[in-house]
Amino acid sequence: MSSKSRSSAGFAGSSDNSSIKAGAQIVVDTLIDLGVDTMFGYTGGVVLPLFDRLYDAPINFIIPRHEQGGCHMADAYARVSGKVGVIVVTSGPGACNLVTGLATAMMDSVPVVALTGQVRTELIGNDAFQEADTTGITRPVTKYNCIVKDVKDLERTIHEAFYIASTGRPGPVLIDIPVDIEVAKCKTGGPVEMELPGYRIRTKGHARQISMAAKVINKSQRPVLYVGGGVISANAGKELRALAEKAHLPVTMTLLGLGSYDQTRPESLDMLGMHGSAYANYAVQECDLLIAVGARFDDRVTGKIKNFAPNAKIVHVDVDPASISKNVRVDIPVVGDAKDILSELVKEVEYQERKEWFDRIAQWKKKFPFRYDNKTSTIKPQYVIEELCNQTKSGAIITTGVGQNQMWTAQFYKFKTPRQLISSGGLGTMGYGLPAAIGAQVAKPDATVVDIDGDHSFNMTMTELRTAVEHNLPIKVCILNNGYMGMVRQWQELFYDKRYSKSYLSNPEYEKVAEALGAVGMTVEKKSEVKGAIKSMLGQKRPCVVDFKVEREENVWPMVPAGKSLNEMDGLDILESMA
Ligand SMILES: Cc1ncc(C[n+]2csc(CCOP(=O)(O)OP(=O)(O)O)c2C)c(N)n1
Ligand SMILES: [Mg+2]
Repeated sequence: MSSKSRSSAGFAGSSDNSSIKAGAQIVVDTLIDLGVDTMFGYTGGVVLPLFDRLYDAPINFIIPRHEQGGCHMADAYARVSGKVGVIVVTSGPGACNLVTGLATAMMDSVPVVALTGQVRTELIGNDAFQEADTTGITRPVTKYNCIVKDVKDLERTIHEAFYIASTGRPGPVLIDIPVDIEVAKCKTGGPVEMELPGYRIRTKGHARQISMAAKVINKSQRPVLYVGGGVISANAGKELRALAEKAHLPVTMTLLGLGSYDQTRPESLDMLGMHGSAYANYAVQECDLLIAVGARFDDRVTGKIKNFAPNAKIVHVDVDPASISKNVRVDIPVVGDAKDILSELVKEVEYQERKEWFDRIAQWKKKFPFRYDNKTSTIKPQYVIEELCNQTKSGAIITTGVGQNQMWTAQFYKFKTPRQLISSGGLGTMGYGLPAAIGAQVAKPDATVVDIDGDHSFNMTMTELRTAVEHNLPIKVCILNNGYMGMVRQWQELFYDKRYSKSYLSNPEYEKVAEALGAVGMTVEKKSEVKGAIKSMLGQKRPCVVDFKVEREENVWPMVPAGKSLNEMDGLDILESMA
């Protein structure tokens, strides 16, 4: 495609671009033109010209303690704000440290633009100091990447990067910029022409496909809406609600879809999949129509693929044609933007009471709600989350680590709005929670942002606490400290005969770590102190870490063991016995 515009991706701009400029200045001016007012980054030799131009640029610049953390911050900033997250780092080690962050954004379809410095063009391929093949290394973890070898291409390439990152199925884009390009000069100021042959985005859904989908919805006796993160990135929450209410459809969400539909509403079946609700999993297995929207039928959702939704016709609404029939055969595909398609679909659907179906779902809900045994004297991790949900009135932005902490958050915090749960779903990156909380707080300075973390997830990136302190970001961290890599321990308990091989390691005293880094630290060992500690944490104006010493060997239930069908859940007897 080709387009002429100074604000090609719909970003407003105001800087003066009509003169001869060095590459570094072109980068900064183009970012400002594209509406960037916040970015994350870490310096180094080959980005010095660029950082010099950033010295007095009107951009809020956050320096992480590690480039991985910076990339997670940019990613969470994007998830919360709906804008593109921007990170700039040096060559070699700086660029290599981005890989986990880029892969995290790629798997969860998050729009991030990464700018990496590179050694001088003439040194590329010479094993120069701090040289790495950044485009080679990051190709599989970016939606698109390239190296700029002529300063004349710089402005256009940055426009293209923002356009590619934020349109269609969003994702990370990386531009590698050799240091000589940062200092080379060229004339700027003309219209920016994007050259993107082969990059086509379908936004409008096919009218006939939409009508076919509406017809099967109207005829269906036992429908389920299965919603993923795509609805949130398409800003289609309102349209989703209109569809579910007008056609009267139960709604289940993936981990990344949580918040797209208000979980306190009666149509919500909460999360489905490996640690999803029994009522969502049973409903999917028994439905006659599954309407998937912005979801990709990931294996944690489908369980044994051959037995997934065995009686259902499948409608799949997705912006990415490559997702259609990738894992599960789809009967009615509708490719395009979820917001557009859902608003068209709403016009053609009719209300059906479906009393029998809703009664059946209500029975499952009554029999198998998410439960835990709170009669013990120890602190149950689920209790901490439930109490946090109560005290924040379901209104906080929550980030998570990976493991049990993440699954309990999905089960026990009731999300009401999109962009409220910020979690690494696809890659499952331990260490995401703290930097993500920082990115989220930067995006929404007035929001209450809480990282519900695992002890070992927190250990991976905890130095970023200092970044929060430095920028006066009042994030809160609840460490559900079970002393274990709890999810690994759970699998070892269930499938490896309780041989807890290498899933325990010692932890520091988090209260002291927090204080040493300039934050508020607290330790909670008694159940009776949980409520008060959460209240005090929520009142803090400084970053605050609360170390909850929780029950060490608690498990996440229900659980669909790997390779089993969604209706073959373990732990239902345990949940029933707690009634
Ligand atoms: C970077 C990374 N390394 C390893 C894993 C594999 N893994 C998944 S969950 C988990 C344990 C997490 O422990 P913790 O953060 O304490 O959370 P808990 O399950 O105890 O709540 C591990 C090692 C991962 N997801 N990410
Ligand atoms: Mg743990």
